[in-house]
Amino acid sequence: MTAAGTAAGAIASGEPLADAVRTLREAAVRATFPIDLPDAAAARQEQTSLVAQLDDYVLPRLSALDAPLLVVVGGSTGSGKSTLVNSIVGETVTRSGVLRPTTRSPVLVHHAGDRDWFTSSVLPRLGRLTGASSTQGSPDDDMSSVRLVTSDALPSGLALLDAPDIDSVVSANRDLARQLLNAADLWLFVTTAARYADAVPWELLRQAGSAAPPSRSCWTGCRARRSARSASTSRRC
Ligand SMILES: Nc1nc2c(ncn2[C@@H]2O[C@H](COP(=O)(O)OP(=O)(O)OP(=O)(O)O)[C@@H](O)[C@H]2O)c(=O)[nH]1
Ligand SMILES: [Mg+2]
Repeated sequence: MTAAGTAAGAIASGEPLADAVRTLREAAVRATFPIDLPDAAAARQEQTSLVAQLDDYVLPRLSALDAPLLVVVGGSTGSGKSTLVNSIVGETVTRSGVLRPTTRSPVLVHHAGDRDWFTSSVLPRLGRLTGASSTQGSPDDDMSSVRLVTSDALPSGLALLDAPDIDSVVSANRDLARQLLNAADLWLFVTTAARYADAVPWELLRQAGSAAPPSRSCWTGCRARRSARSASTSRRC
């Protein structure tokens, strides 16, 4: 793509780089695939994914390199993502439950001092809700918004996001989860002993390994029964 050449040639300092990335983004948005060739659908998907990643991760990072880091908790439905987030924070900030899937709307927990950043600068296509999910037992269905919750349990500069699952029957959940994972500085990937070998999580981890920026890491944790020894692995993406 010609814009890529322009971008590569313009890397000199913070501002020219951001301008070059914006130029690249505009070129990606303008690209059309009018002929229905066998790989046109894949190209359109790639286009959507590229634009989303530039909007959700690259451009916000370029505008503020010392911005708060975002840890996205992702993985299979029922693996314990929401339970883990509540445990880390020490209070119920996101609903966990027996319905599969339970989490439909992402919940982002951050220190009060980082409110401005998370209110306006990341995930620009998602709206904002505030306060912990309070209704127990029913799924939260607003997938067009991210719920912001402040917590003193997290230090300033580090936020946790409880994402929808990557593998339930709800395809919108899977798409949103991928978008959120692409906006992360760190993936906290949760699985269970029963789902550890499932194809979908591994495919996502392989994609992360080949496509993630070198600064992004992925940590995989496996929820185990209380009586069993817990297992975890970490992997650099
Ligand atoms: N019996 C029982 N099990 C629960 C309850 N809440 C959560 N669980 C179980 O705890 C495990 C973890 O649940 P969650 O933390 O909601 O899992 P999750 O990964 O956030 O799931 P999704 O939001 O669907 O992606 C699952 O096996 C749930 O079925 C509860 O009130 N009663
Ligand atoms: Mg959940």
